[in-house]
Amino acid sequence: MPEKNTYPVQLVQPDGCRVLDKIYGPLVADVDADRLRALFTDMTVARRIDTEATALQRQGQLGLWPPLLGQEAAQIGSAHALHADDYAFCSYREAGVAYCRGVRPEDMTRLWRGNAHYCWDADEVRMTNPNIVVGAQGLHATGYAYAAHLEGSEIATIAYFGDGATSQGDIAEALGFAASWSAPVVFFCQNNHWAISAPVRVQSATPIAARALGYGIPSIQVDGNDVLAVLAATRQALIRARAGGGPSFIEAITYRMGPHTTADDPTRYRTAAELELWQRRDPIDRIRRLLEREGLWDSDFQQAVVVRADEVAARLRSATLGMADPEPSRLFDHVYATPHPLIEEERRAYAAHLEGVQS
Ligand SMILES: Cc1ncc(C[n+]2csc(CCOP(=O)(O)OP(=O)(O)O)c2C)c(N)n1
Repeated sequence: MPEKNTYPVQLVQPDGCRVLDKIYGPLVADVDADRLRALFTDMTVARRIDTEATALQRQGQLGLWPPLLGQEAAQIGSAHALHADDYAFCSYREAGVAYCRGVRPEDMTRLWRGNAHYCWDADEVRMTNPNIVVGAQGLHATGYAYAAHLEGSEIATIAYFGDGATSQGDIAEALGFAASWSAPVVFFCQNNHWAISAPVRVQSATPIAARALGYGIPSIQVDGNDVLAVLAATRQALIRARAGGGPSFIEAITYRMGPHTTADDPTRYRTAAELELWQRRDPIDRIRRLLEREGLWDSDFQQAVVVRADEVAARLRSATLGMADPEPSRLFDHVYATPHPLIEEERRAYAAHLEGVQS
């Protein structure tokens, strides 16, 4: 087993060979055959959810979908590190995390179909709904974490965001506040190399992980296509947070293999050679090679994973197609927690408009 103590943290090479890392290896020493297979299964299901939702958008059944293709290890590895009572604050791309948190496939597309302002009940699964405002979830995660800290509850929060979001004021403010007030939050940046068409090299003059160090926040880079390395790094950060050690920052280096959203054409701004390079580092291929090397792969397991992924995709599809159209005035619900005169005025005006259209 090759030994490695340099960054980014890596526990499994692209060929499926394990790497000996005396710091991060012990953090996943309990990962047995069943857990390794569960990681593979969840990554495959996440990809299947993504493929199905992308197809539904292409068929005109969703307004938009932000694909996660290529980011399965970053999402599933980090989600497996969370405890049930931790709270995840996400961007728009974390369908894989949502699946691990227990979001039903039936609930995953509601917002993207324009059927409601939300997809799922956030408090039920302790994960927020898809958030389009880039970086805002960093503040939400920090505020929630700080409140938990004040109440003395031993939970942590995790904020998922992209490399582009690290240039947002919201993330800068969240880092500053979390560091000063020891908020138990893990900043989990999926550096997928692109913020729509802006490459990460123009986003930051330093490695993304170095940005957190300036705030006094412990920060590491991890191979984001290595599910075990991501699991280890996230566990370490969550343990620190829950124990009162304050925030941490993780830069998971990965790649968005698909478009930014279904409205994007990445061939306009990146080369086929770059994509091919990352396709060779496919995170699902890597854990499959590990399973094969360790004698944990057989056709029965493979078949069971396909059946599970197909079942989830079928549930997602039929629920999407079966969603009843909402009553139009619901558009104005939940804008504020309490009634607001301007919203009520807009609600009445819209109702009058619809009446005029219909008569
Ligand atoms: C506050 C704000 N500014 C700009 C946008 C437009 N926008 C949507 S996604 C995006 C890029 C985000 O890139 P990154 O943070 O790297 O995440 P990724 O999409 O790669 O997961 C931008 C600029 C937005 N939604 N919100």
